[in-house]
Amino acid sequence: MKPTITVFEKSPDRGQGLARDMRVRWALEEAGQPYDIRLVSFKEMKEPAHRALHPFGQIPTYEEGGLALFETGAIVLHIAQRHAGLLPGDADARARAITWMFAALSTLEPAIVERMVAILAEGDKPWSEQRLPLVEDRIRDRLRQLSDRLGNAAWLDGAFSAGDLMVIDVLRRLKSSTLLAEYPNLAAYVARGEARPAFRRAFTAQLAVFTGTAPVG
Ligand code: GTB
Repeated sequence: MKPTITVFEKSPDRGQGLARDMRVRWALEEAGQPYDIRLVSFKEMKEPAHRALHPFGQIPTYEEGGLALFETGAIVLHIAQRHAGLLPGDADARARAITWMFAALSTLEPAIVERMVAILAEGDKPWSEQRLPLVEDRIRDRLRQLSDRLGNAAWLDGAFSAGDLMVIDVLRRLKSSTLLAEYPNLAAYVARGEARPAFRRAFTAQLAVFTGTAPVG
């Protein structure tokens, strides 16, 4: 059954593909699975109908028959477990790919989100100028560690997996800063992910919502 995901009616990123529906769209494209979208406004996200799907009133959600999921980690894992293309067949390699998904969400993403909070929500505070370099140094620590692990490899653990998808999507949030460029192998890694045909299709689809040309299911 074709799943439906919810996405911002008007994404604050103006079509840059930085909202979290991007990783779900990308996973569905890698898996070759068609999907529908339902647009939700910020107001609708907080109303009971949407909160029944997402207790925290956010996007994206994922509905497939009687199944409703929230949290992009769970959604991408669900897609990856049910379709070929995102997780290796070997059980140990599969477990390692899932480990990278968790690393993206629990170890990399919080530091990167913290930077957005420091800029967007706290930028006008008198202490903001002192805090931002500390936040950015914590990101540098993580990027250096990740860069060391990736080395000259194309992907983190053999073939491209849902682990790479999640790590790359998280790192994309840094593209507007100079941080990623400080680690050329990570910048190249992100560019490699973004060059994948499935990523391009997902990006085009999310951009179509912003330009008002997306087919809505
Ligand atoms: N842990 C959850 C997951 O992974 O699914 C987090 C979901 C989440 O934060 N969703 C955001 C949301 O619904 C959209 S992506 N926010 C509305 C709210 O909480 O009220 C976050 C986001 C927003 C804006 C930009 N941007 O403009 O660049 C990027 C990312």
